[in-house]
Amino acid sequence: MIGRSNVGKSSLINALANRNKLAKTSKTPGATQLINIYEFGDEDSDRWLVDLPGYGFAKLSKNRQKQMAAMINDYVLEREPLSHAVVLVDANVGPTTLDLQTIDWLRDIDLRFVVVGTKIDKIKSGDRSKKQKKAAEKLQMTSGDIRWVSAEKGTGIPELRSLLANLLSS
Ligand SMILES: Nc1nc2c(ncn2[C@@H]2O[C@H](COP(=O)(O)OP(=O)(O)OP(=O)(O)O)[C@@H](O)[C@H]2O)c(=O)[nH]1
Ligand SMILES: [Mg+2]
Repeated sequence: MIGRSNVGKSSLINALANRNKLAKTSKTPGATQLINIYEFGDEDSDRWLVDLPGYGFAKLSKNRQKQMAAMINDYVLEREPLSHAVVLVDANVGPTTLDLQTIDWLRDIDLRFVVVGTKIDKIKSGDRSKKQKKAAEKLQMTSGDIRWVSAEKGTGIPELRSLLANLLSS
């Protein structure tokens, strides 16, 4: 799970696991400052979801920000069994410059990725499809390429869970 701080990475892990407090979440960005690894599926399935710290959290010292960015980059670059990145983008805020940079970087290093649009419950249902289309355009994708979810309401979670199970078994 990769994405800017507060986008909902830890909440998504909890929703996928159907547990409230597995991964620590917080209203204040910077909740996750370590790489936390969760088993996905049955015990001994040998498939893992990795909750990375968020990038771009300006309230951390410059030094700490650099340290965390290096930790994320090193993990993604050096973790050989890593099969996919799940890139989280806040559906309500839309893709930020940092989100676009992350996706460009993943393309550069040739790591496969899935884009998840988070917090769709925050968008009024009447505005949803227009906002989704606009966000997708910014990412040079179509709205259908993006998995739209709400960790809070559970929208799109079963579908994403199946998709990840498929990706992790291929
Ligand atoms: N409305 C709404 N809020 C959400 C949703 N997912 C997460 N949030 C809220 O967004 C805030 C940040 O969520 P986290 O899951 O801690 O975000 P994170 O990406 O892990 O943040 P860092 O660990 O700081 O990188 C919390 O207050 C969550 O309750 C969602 O689907 N809907
Ligand atoms: Mg987190």
